[in-house]
Amino acid sequence: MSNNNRLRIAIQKGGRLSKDCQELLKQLGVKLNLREQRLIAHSTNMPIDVLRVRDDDIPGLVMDGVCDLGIVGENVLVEVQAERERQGAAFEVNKLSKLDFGYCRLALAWPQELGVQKKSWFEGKRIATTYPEILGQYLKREGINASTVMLTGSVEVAPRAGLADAICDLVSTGATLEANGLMQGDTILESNACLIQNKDLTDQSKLDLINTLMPRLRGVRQAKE
Ligand code: PRT
Ligand code: ZN
Repeated sequence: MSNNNRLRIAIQKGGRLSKDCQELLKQLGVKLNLREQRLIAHSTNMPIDVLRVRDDDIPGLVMDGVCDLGIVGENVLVEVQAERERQGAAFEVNKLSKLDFGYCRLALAWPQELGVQKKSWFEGKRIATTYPEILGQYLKREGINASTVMLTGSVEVAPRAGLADAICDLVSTGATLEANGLMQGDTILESNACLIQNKDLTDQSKLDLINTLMPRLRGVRQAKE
């Protein structure tokens, strides 16, 4: 790990949020030397190191103080928070800002040929998802007894493959559901990328740097409105 006095920001290495994260850092004036295979990119003009990791690891890195800041989808943040809270691990973060990218919703879906269904249809059914904690909380809230099947990918093929009756997955355009003959039901969570901070950060030089970046972030967001 590099010098401890440098602000450490975790972003997604490769995936849907990567480009927007890099663009945002650029708009904030953070110059980076991004070489494709490197885990850490050092800023050339500010005391900042950017760690490029899988999005699933970002909340934990910030919660455990390995990184000071992180950019992650609220879907991943909420899921990891629920999992860690249940396990008795640190799960709180300071949410500094919602960001204007990564929008999607976590929604229920089932085979189109079954037509419109009420919530009670889910009773006793099996639902495939990558978000068992968020789904479990929803089912509890709604008083539905259904089981969850954890899948980290290809969730949308689970009903056709006979692995589940329904799914709970991220949707943005709806094209994936449509292509797999699935009908969209209730939205369980709406999500955007967000900027999070370790809640125990006390290093004054890092806090000062964050305080210079935040008005710039507000400026970038206002310019987009
Ligand atoms: O490798 P790593 O673990 O870092 O990446 P990943 O594969 O887990 O995540 P990635 O890159 O797919 O997504 C990163 C984040 O982008 C998610 O956690 C969300 O916060 C956000 N995001 C926004 C989305 C989508 N939109 C999205 N559409 N994440 C996934 N999808 C998938 C969805 O799972 C489904 O397969 O896209 C498909 C649906 O898209 P539509 O447009 O067909 O509806
Ligand atoms: Zn992931």
